[in-house]
Amino acid sequence: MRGPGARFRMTEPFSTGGRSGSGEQAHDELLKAPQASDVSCPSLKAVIFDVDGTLADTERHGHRPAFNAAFAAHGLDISWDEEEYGCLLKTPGGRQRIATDLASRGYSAAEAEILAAQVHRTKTQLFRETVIAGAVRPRPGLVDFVASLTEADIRIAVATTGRRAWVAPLVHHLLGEETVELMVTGDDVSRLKPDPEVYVQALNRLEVTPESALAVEDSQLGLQAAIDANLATVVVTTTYTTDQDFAGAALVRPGYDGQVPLTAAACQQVHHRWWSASLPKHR
Ligand code: XBP
Ligand code: MG
Repeated sequence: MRGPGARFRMTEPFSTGGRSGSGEQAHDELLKAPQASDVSCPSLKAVIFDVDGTLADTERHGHRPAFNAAFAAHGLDISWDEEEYGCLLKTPGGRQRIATDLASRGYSAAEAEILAAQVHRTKTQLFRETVIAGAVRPRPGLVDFVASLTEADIRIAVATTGRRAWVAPLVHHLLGEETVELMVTGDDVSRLKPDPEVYVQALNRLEVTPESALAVEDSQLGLQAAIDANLATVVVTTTYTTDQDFAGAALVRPGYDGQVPLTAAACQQVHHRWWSASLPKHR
């Protein structure tokens, strides 16, 4: 089952530049009260956040310099510039990203795998130190948005490709020790996004159905994982992802803040509309 739902791509102050044909919708309409006939729609019980790009804009000025420092520490003459790194993001997972790049430079597959594992261990340690030093900031509006979810008794989890060694301190630094109930990381799954495993595991461990949850993602790869886990998904784009194809998202915005910040109430409306449109088709 895949929820085709009601899709919205917000125009200013919400949009990333007005991709046509993706179901733009007036904000007023989003905030209409649910209709009596919709009472069978499940309520929103949990929001599952991606981490990189979603909780914080980590890739360009966080992970990329850590990868480059790790290459240098291993005596490798490799330095990824911002544009090159944007292309490399098509490969999910830091270790796999390094291995892909090494293979493209002539290393055999076996050599690339071994060296990538070593370099990635160093990169993980370096990025963890960056996180612990408090150098990574939350995306604007994130903290208020998460506070509105907590206020509305909506549970919060994260589902990421990233490694637990830096994910856990980052989540605690950005949102406090108590806010996030569950973290499923790249260490916990055998298949990374766009495979849905990380979301399926989060749903199972939260003991909620996909119909009672909502994903928040920043990238097409992440959206694909969430869709394949049957989740209605809000996309908050970054400068690396703004031109990607977000067909299948329930809502696409350039961020949490703006003239009309994202709130728990808006998510409840988006989620309700998504499942109102989807559930009758599956009965
Ligand atoms: C993004 C990723 C990660 C990070 C680097 O994950 O693909 O690989 O770029 O982190 P998400 P690691 O958007 O799912 O949070 O080096 O720990 O893999
Ligand atoms: Mg991401």
